[in-house]
Amino acid sequence: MSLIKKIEFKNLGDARGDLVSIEANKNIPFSVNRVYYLVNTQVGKSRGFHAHKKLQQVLICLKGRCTVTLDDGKSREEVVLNSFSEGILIDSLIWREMHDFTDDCVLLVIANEYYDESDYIRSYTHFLEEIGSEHNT
Ligand code: T46
Repeated sequence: MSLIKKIEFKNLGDARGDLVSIEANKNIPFSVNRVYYLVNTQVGKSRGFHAHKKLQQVLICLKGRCTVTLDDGKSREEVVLNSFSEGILIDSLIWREMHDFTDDCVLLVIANEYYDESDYIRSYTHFLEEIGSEHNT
């Protein structure tokens, strides 16, 4: 099964412009506790390099482009984000890296939990250990 879980959002736009509506537990599969965004991203500067123990997030590239690498400890896949009407769901215990940002990228992230540094796994070795212990329980 692919690690890339795409969500297509309906474009409600008209001749005046585009409009996309995101509703918790409707077109994204969780309740929303936090929204943040990445702007003024630097060409050649990658981000991420972590997994989350519990957090679920939806990433939508509102403008520009970036590439997201997803890794479940067994396989790695890449997806290019470049559409305001398409998101990806990143579940817990998925290692993510964000690469190849354009300098005009606006990356919106919708999260089901408040910020909690203790939910981060910032070492790939610890991530593999966590995945291993999940599989053995
Ligand atoms: C993720 C990817 C897609 C906060 O204080 N509150 C927040 O809500 C967030 C997201 C970050 N921070 C702090 C933690 C760091 O000191 O802001 C600093 C930069 O965060 P970080 O280096 O984790 O940023 P990215 O771009 O590597 O990762 C972020 C999210 O942290 C992460 O959950 O999945 O975007």
